[in-house]
Amino acid sequence: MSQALFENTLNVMRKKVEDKLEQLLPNAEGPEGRLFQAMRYAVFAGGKRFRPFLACESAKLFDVQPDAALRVAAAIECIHTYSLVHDDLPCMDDDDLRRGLPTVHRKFDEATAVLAGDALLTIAFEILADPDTHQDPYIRNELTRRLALAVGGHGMVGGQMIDLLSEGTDVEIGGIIRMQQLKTGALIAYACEAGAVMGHASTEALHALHAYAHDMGLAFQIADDLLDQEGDVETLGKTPGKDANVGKATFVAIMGVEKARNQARMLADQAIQHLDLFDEKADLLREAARFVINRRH
Ligand code: GRG
Repeated sequence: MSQALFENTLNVMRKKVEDKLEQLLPNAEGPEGRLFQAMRYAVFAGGKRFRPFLACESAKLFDVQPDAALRVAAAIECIHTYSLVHDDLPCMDDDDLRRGLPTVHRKFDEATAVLAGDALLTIAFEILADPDTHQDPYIRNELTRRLALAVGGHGMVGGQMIDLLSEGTDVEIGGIIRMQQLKTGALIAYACEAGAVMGHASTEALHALHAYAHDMGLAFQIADDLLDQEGDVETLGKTPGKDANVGKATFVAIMGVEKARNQARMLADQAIQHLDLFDEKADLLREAARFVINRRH
């Protein structure tokens, strides 16, 4: 499959996820309307919806009902968007541009951006706990528990803490890998595993998807570091070069561009091999691993 064809497929899924988000996010009405307006601004500013794509494609492997998978996909995108909104705040990365638009604290104000992030985080759990997501309370609990683990102190938020502390310090490659696995990898892994949880997958299948997500998540982050170094503001929709400017520990800073590119390729190939136990139903996940290292934004 060509890159262009894959991007078309990603766009079709993007539209379905956005329709679901449209249904699930509160309308910008009432006394707290400004909060909902900011949440919607952040969510509908754009974005590849790559994590929702992974969730829906993984769910297809186990014949999960598409609407249920879309609800989980929407919850994941709410979490991802919250992380971007908070990451852009002046107390963190202090960014003015995200997804090609002014960041939420620039468009609204800082307090509204904090609250919009908080409410996006919370609504994700509301969606997962809703019986419409799965009729089996055990599965709903497992989806919720695993998401909490993936994005809390031992996952994404912990990774962000380590990242902030690492600015201007010398970090070894092992430290960067661990930090990225928590900060970026844990939510990507959740996206790949949630469908397996919903579809009562075997332990073997769950492990295969975990291994796929592990390697693909690292490849995704290395590609992100390369784009941060080489991309331009128009294509990226955010300010490039910020990581290097604040002395952040990145794969590119440690390995150099060429080695980082080769490492990303090797990880993408390895990710694809982990899918060997699945038939052609996993072809789009295989393409996704190629997409992460070839993407332009
Ligand atoms: C909890 C504040 C807080 C932060 C958590 C995930 C994260 C840490 C911060 C987000 C900032 C960032 C640059 C993270 C690296 C992961 C990454 C590459 C994010 C961008 O994801 P894409 O490329 O973005 O999927 P779109 O806009 O396409 O959704």
